[in-house]
Amino acid sequence: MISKVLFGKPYRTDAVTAPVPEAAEVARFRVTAGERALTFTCPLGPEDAVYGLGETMGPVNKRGGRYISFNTDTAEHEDTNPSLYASHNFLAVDGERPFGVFFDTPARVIFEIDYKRSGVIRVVCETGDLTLYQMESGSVQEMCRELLAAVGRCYLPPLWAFGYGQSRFGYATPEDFRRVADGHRLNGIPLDYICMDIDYMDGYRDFSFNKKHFPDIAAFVREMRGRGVRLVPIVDAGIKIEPGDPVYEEGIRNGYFCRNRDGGFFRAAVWPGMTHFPDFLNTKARAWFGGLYRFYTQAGIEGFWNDMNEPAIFYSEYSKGHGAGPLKFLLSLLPGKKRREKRARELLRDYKSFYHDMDGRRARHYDVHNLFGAMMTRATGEGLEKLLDHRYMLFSRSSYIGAGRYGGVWTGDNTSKWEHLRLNVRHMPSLNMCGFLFSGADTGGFNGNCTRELLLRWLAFSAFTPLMRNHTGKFTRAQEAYEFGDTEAFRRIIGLRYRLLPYIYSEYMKAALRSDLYIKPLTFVYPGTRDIEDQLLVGDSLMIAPVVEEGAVGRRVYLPEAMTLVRYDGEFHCQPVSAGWTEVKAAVEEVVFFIRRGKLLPVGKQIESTAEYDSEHLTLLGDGESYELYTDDGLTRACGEENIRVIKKI
Ligand code: MIG
Repeated sequence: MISKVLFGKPYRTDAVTAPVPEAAEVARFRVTAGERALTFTCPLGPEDAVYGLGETMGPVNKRGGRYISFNTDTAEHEDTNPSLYASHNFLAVDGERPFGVFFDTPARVIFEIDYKRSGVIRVVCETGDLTLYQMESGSVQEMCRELLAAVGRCYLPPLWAFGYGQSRFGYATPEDFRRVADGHRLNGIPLDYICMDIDYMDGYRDFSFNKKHFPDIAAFVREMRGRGVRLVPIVDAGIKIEPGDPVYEEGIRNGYFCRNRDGGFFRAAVWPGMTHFPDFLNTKARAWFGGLYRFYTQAGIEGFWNDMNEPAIFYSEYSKGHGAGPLKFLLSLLPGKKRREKRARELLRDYKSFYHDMDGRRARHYDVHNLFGAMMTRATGEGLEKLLDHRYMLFSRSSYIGAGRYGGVWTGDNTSKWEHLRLNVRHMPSLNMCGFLFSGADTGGFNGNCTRELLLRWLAFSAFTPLMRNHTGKFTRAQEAYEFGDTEAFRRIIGLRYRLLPYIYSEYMKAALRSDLYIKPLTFVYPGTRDIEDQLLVGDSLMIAPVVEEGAVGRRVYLPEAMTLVRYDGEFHCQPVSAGWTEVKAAVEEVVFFIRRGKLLPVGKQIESTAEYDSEHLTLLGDGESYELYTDDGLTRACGEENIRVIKKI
């Protein structure tokens, strides 16, 4: 059962699309009003666990932590950091009487969950305007499903988006892209797409290509398709201020940009220099921005990643007036708490100084901040729906609950270190709980230099995440799978992803169509496994136990019941294992995972691109009897239960 309670005059977030009845009162929380804020408090039982919050730091069970929903461009993915790029204000409490709650407000929200052993959940919503959704049902998984059903059908990517993608901040010329495509092809390493980072642009302008490098982008897209690779360009939130430029002029003429208090357009420096931010919270501006993607689709491009949409601001006119500028900005990136804190203060001042026109209702950016990236994703998604007659690929850095209907997310600028592989493992179930099924991290890490061992272990985990993209920064060592000497192990592990596609694609589509999770914690299915957060359930048949420690030759795995252990070393080797703790060997060059009792895993032949995907010639592993296989042409929008058929083991 889901119901809602309204406080004040909530801004429209469109997070929930299903009709939800109003409740007479808040069921679990005591509400106290401050001058502006509302505080919600609820006692926790000593044994209660708390799930949700999507993209945040900390463990999967959020108990004990403090988290702040305030979308932030930050490379500091450490437990001391309360805010990452997204705000996912949903909690599911697992206790004697489980319940769920979604604080639907685009303003800043502080979550203290048995913080400093207070024994309570304390949630401070900085403005009193919000809709509280409450769920009461038998289990935390049910609560998540209720949320996802209320949000509306999850984004459905095309099949090729489930392939392997390569990316790097710094690929600039056609030669760079050819080299990457050939590097994979010549080494037999599968690849479906290459991301284009901001260096493809002309002076970092959205909706432009560097003319010297890409005089005929449609021809280049065709050439790359000939090599079996799709191009996926990045689009940033800010539009360069440049009189004469048609995109800029159109935005100005129609008043589609965010405004200052005095009515002029807000100016902020990002990659292209001074920019205006499209008012994504305005329906007309959204439709305009979405339509601009025609620039790419008419060249044959059908996949995108949206960046800098927290929005990130290097400096603004205001902070520039106070001595900030390109040089000061670069200095602020150097280590140093003082500098960082100063920039953070200026950023708040920036966020408080511009306004949105939410279809007639004026909103100060700061009060609706957490919606900005989500509404950019929505603009793009709705635009691509019109521009294409089939499914598109889209993932965004910033997000809010509801954006999962239009695209996926990646988790931003992590670092090539083992702790961030572990963070990726913790993020995935939490993101799924909040409706972001198509998600993944920068495999191998964005900042810093990756080692062969870390990349192989990371790929072995990412092989199970819907978005499987190797991405790194501009000044790091080469991180492509063919850059670590012997390519055999890379070919094998990325190849495994493709052999698992019949399963990954089926499980994703079924979960999306049925408002379910694709990746979930063990405890959602097996009682008594709450403390085991480094093993996950992937779809209905698999349990994974990724190796996330440097130098490990295997790991301890807990089996809540007897399962089939699968060892992949180029071939699938199956063996039964009994319930309980067991020591499992897993060399860096192989992948070990488990098929649940009574379940099946369909696997395909070795292929090098989703173009070769064959859903007919499958092998069924495991001791189950039948499997629900989802099949379609990988592109059609007509996705439904009719595409699911039961296949049986003979
Ligand atoms: O200020 O486009 O998270 O993936 O490579 C950095 C350059 C801007 C941040 C993204 C990252 C991307 C980078 N971007």
